[in-house]
Amino acid sequence: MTNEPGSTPFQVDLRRHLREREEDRDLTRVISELATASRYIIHSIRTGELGVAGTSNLYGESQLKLDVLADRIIRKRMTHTGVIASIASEEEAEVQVIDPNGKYSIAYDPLDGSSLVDVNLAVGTIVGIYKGNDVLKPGREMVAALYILYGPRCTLVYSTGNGTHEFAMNALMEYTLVQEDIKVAEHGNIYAPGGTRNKYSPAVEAFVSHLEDRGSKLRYSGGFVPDINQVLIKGEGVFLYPYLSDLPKGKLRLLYELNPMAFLLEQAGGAASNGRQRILDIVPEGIDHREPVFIGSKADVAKVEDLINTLES
Ligand code: AFP
Repeated sequence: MTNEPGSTPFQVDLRRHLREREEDRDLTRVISELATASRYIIHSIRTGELGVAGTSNLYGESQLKLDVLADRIIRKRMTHTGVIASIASEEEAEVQVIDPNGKYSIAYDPLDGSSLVDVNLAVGTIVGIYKGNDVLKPGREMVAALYILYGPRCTLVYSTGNGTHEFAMNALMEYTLVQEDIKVAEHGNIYAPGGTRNKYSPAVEAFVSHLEDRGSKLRYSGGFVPDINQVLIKGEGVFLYPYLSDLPKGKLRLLYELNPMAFLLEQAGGAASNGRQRILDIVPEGIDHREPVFIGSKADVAKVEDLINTLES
């Protein structure tokens, strides 16, 4: 069941898509409330003030007002569901308990790449959803993941473990199905290299040279959500934010960024690794756990794992 972009034989909206797949009603409620939150967030992005909120998050990064606002919007909508046990936000120093008997918990980055808003580049919300009240467990135990991309179009991509599906926000601010069961090819012709190349290890440098020699094109915006979205929707390629000489664990956070994207890409037939281990198998050491990441086309990820294993074991 696919709507070609622009065609309107019938508009399958997000709630109907979840219902027709007989997803748990409470999980449907959480995903639907996140979709509702995105309406307020996209409105704030397009009309809100920019500038520093005067507070800072766990990592010492000054929080833009939009970061704080997006966090507050999501927190309010999640509390409104009545089924959330706890929420872990990248913008907060610790996990917040909402209802110890809640059915689901979420780990999220309310506005990843927020520093890109003032140069008018795309940003996004990333969410991982867990059963029960504990988010400090391997990502393979998530029951769902989604991201919302605030770009020229506002799109939402989700998976509950039965494929990865894309929706676009229409003029009524409802999400309608664009494509379902997205697939990523074994190899890709685009790559998104994060960090600074002069700090890459020999194996990572060899991997990027391999991609360039193969004719792969560099596609990097500095926003994790749009850069991953490009690999997913183009159905090919690899994103890497590797370990660097001065960042041995890389930059991206396991709970808020890597686990949800790894879940979505694996559901699309891709792979996600820290170079030695499947991202979704990593046991979090804490809510601010960071990991290097290589994510996208399965054979490309296997290639860099092989280079690391050969050159750096
Ligand atoms: P911010 O959320 O601090 O803007 O960082 C965005 C991000 O975590 C992720 O979205 C990008 O993939 C990555 O940083 C880009 O990092 P570099 O600017 O070091 O390439």
